[in-house]
Amino acid sequence: MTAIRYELIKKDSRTKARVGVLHTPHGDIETPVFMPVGTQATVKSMTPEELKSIGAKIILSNTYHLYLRPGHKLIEKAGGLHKFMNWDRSILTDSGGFQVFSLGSLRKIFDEGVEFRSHIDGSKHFLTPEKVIEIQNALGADIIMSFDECTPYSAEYDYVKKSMDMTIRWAKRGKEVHKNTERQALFGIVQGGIYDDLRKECANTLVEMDFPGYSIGGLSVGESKELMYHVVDVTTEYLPENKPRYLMGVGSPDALIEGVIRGIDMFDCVLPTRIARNGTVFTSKGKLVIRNAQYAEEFLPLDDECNCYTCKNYSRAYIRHLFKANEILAARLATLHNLYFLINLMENLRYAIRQNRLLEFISQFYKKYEEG
Ligand code: PRF
Ligand code: ZN
Repeated sequence: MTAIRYELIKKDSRTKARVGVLHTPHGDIETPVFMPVGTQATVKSMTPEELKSIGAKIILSNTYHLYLRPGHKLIEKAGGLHKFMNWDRSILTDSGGFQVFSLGSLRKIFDEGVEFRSHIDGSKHFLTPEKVIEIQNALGADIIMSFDECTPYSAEYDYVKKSMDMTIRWAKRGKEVHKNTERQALFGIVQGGIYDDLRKECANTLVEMDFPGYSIGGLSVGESKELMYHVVDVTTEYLPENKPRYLMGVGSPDALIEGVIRGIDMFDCVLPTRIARNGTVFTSKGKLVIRNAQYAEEFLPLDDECNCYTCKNYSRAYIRHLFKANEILAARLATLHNLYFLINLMENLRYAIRQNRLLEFISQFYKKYEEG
């Protein structure tokens, strides 16, 4: 048996969208779902209780960061990541395939693995597809990722082809050493850049290897939105209907919507939490920079259509004051609101799919979101 089971509940009749339930060892998750990012075993500024209060069912954490600090052995000693961070719902860990490759000059790629220097203290490390599984086994997340190379947008066809072949070999090597399949589901990651034939080849090869779920990597790396949506469209064509599909590192409201109608079930992104800390919030009428002077005397909520704790209790004027005064509560209130906004959007999309009115919901959403 596998750790997770994807139950397809309903397919939309006019798009590739679908509603499902992901059954995991730490509970059931309705999909499509947005996963808040907790890179260092914390969703920045939020307690697990707060995350639960806004309906988060699964969060993401990072192998690369936790391996370097505090170390996966320490987390294993603590009883695993769930216990260490006091989060008893589901966790997904990314393999580090993206973080390591983002290091630029600090890393060197071999077929065996990747040599890199820590961004924290400059110490030298070597990660292999096997080691990355060993680390993720120690962390104990419900869903774990194969080691992959996220190719840059600028990469030429020949480079992307070679890199994709290596990502496939790495997926195979990781799968061979992953023994804890009853408690942890290992996903394969589809790479192949912006090349349709490579995406097709990578998806087909990984599907043949029979993973319990598939991620789409290598996107949101500087390409246009249209190109990203095209690659998602092409890739989902080759993924099986009975397994979850995860679009990595994508989380703006419009990209969530466009991913959902192309058959994506899972998303993650630092965007909502990161922009919240800089004072930018999503609202039903578009993004708003709360630091701006125009909000100084607005005694209204961030979004008058939002039911989150922040919007129920605090005004734009107050939150702007907190940001101007560099108060910690500013980041907390804005983060809570932005995460609620995306989690609520996903809930609305699932409801619309069930009600056969997805496209109507989406055009209503865009009309308000884009016209302010
Ligand atoms: N690979 C992995 N993690 C990722 C990505 C990827 O390609 C992306 C794509 N931008 C985000 N996170 N392992
Ligand atoms: Zn709100």
